[in-house]
Amino acid sequence: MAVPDPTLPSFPDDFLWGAATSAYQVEGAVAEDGRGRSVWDTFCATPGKVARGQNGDVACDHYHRYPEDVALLAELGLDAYRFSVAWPRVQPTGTGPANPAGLDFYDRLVDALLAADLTPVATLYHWDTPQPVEDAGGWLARDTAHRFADYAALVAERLADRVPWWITLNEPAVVTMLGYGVGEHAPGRTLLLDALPAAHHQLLAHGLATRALRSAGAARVGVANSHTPVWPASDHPDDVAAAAAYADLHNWIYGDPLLVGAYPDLAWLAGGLPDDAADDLPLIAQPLDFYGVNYYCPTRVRAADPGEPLPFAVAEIAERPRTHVGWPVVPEGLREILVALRARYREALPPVLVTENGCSQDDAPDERGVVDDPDRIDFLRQHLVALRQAMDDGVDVRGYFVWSLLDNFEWAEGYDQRFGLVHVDFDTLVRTPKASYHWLRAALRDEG
Ligand code: GBH
Repeated sequence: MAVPDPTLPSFPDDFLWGAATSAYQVEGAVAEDGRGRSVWDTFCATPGKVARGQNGDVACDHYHRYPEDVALLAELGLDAYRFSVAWPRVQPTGTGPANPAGLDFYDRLVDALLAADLTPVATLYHWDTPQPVEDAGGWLARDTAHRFADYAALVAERLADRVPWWITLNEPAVVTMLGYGVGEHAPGRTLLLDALPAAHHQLLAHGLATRALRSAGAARVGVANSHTPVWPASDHPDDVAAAAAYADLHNWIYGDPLLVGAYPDLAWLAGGLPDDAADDLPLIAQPLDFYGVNYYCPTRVRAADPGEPLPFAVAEIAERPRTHVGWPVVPEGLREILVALRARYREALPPVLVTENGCSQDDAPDERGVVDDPDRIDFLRQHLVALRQAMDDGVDVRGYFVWSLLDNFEWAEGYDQRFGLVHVDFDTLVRTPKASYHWLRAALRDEG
């Protein structure tokens, strides 16, 4: 059994320790209680899009097994659970009155969390746009932002009395780039840089939803952005310029409007954002109670070769160990991006929550039924050391959420990429806490 880890730094008493999941990745039950279809149902049913043709129809069956999962969270000794609400459960066609049976699920989940002394952190959008909303243009259509605000109001009216932390959007950068830019995620559009209106409309959706959440009495409102340090592949000015363009596209076209009410100067990009985008900036830049940062790894970027579709290309970070999905393990990148955010935004950066960090490994139970995942323990330990260093550097970080509580449906990768602290057998749905779960539990007890 795990023992307290003397190599871990200590954190403030009120630091919020949590684990995260998202609706489509864990819930299953896609046809129950009136849930409508989402872009991910459609994408998964499109041949060639998801590894092995897998989908979230059953996933972890969290929709039915949430009491067991809440017990696992409580036993782990965490303070908080970050989950997402599925828009197509609440509004099966993306508009109109709430589907009460859909909201009931989140009501039960929230009550179970509170009964176990766990703080609910609700994300309103983790990529599962109702299919009819997509058919009307999805994030390319300005109207989607208004549809989203209506949905946000319905959820908040039901849950804001018990959910203290609200996240509007998860990783709009990934939705824009992978969903609308290169088509690796739903809805599978390949618009390259013409995808940028999807960025602006998500930001507008955030602004409108923030207003709706606050009028429904939500206590704390924030957003969860994917952030990555961007490393030029060389000192050559072309590589440096390519890296700056990539950083704009991944980091700053989200962070800047949200936190300082301006878009970065996209001099490298002709056209791009909607013409009247500037008019929306005051709404987008409403003060936030916290800023969520999802960190996995840095990105090395080089100038594109002739004939490549974008002005930059991603180069390998080959000198580092990699996780099962192939991403380099760079713990100090977490410190680097947090310090960069603080340097860029200064007093305009609200308190930060690390809303996702974790790694995929090829975990399986051995003949004794034990899931030994030493690489995940090392990964988490090293990232917590880097996080503590960022705090010592002056970044006001208030919490840390492991991605993920459970092995789950890893989008286009299907079920082969296991990010969980808890192993899930996707045939039997049996949950088995991994060694990393036992390690974290002991560490949290030691912290008190
Ligand atoms: C998050 O996205 C999601 O919020 C979550 O749903 C998901 O399950 C989890 O992370 C794990 O994937 O190929 O080396 O250039 C992660 C966003 C964007 C982070 C792509 C890593 C590529 C690294 N990811 N990025 S690399």
